[in-house]
Amino acid sequence: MDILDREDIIKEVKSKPLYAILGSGGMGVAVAKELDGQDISLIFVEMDASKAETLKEQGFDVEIGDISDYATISALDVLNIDVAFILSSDGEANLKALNHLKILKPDIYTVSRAIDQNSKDRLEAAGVDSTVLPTRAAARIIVQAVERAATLKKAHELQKVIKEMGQGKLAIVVHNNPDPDAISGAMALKEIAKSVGVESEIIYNGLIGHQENKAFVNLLDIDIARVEEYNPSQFSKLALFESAIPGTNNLLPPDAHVNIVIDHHPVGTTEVKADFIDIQPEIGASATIMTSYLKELGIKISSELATALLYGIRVDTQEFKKNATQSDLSAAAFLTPLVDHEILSQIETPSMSTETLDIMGHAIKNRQVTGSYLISNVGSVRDRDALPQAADYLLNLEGVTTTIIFGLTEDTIHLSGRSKDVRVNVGEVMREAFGEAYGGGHATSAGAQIPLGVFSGTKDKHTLMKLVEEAVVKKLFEVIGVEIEDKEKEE
Ligand SMILES: [Mn+2]
Repeated sequence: MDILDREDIIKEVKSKPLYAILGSGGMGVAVAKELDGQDISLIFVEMDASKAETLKEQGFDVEIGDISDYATISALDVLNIDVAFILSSDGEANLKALNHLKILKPDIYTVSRAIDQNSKDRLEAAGVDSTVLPTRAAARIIVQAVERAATLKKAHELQKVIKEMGQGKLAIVVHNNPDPDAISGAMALKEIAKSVGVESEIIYNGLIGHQENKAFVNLLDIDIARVEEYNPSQFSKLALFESAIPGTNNLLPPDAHVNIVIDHHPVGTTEVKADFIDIQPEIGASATIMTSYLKELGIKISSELATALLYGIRVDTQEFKKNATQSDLSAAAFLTPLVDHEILSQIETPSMSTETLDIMGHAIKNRQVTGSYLISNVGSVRDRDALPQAADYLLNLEGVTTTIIFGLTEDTIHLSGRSKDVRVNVGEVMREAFGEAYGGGHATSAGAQIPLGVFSGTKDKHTLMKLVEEAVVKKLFEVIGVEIEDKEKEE
């Protein structure tokens, strides 16, 4: 044995990692319990004979000795120890044990209990890998517990408001052109309503535009109704989700009485009125707020709901690159094991139909670019969802900051606009050009649907398209302050 290199023997016999807990005490036992179930070997070093006996009775390997004695440490198979937890309540003894260990195995991984800041500093100077100040750790856990208790209290309040609104269904109205964050969060609210025996429906106005968002709704089989199917008299309760003011970017009239408002957008100085309000502008996604509610209420989350919520958080935080807080990351970590990853990847890479591809082709071919504004008329379409995709895609063109794509279905002219120019509000352009009844949307993304009946008297569809094009172009340049005359001179 003497002639063999000891390291080689260790490599041969060693099967699982060996952890040592030096100076067991209450904390040592607690750490051992935390490690229970992991595939490791564990050895205790305990000075107190009766404590050692108790540990042995519990089935642990125990060496009896004082951890501040070099003899105790050197009697251990130190070279074989991967991690040493030095946890006695005696700071000096911990420091000595650390020094002994380092002499015997300089690269041993050590975690030590510190008694105070001075003891922490000295342990660190002696090369400890990690220290724990129990009072500080306990304080952190207490603060976390308080935060969780506050979320649970809020979640109970929400349940109470839903339950107390009397008989009937809850209408969950999401903002116009709802995105995955709004839809998934509304689904979570639906589950919370269900947990107190209240039925609900999710209602939206506008478009569910992107191919990804369409895939999201289809693949997860999401039940969401359009405004046309909304009959307010069927509902006795009203929740506004991801939107805070009735009539502002949602289908409600401005005087609607809302019971519940949940949002993560700042509302400025506007007064929000509701029985229950949870607006957290610092959070990256509404789906995060709802995930904490579900988690604290202990409501079972289906894989569809988990997938929807995680997708909502990822889209809103742009894959955690934008506005992602610790809460968003925790919610994502909580949801990940519940997610259907196959569906998630299908949502993220939806297949493009041949018609969409054709429309993209027409949009590219027929584009008219004036300065940084691109307008394209793609003619007849069956799948109007291809229009926002084309509008998005052409926004990538060099020098282009605003795109407007037109298409014609059987009886309606559809427009889709996108802008990354801060001076242009395409939602306003659409509203001003066609009125609230036909046009709407956000500053960066908007659309309009004009029934051909509006242009009655003109039979030829191409003439109609030309008229619409002129109206939009005129309005667009009016809004952005470009003289059309100048533009025409240039052409
Ligand atoms: Mn959002």
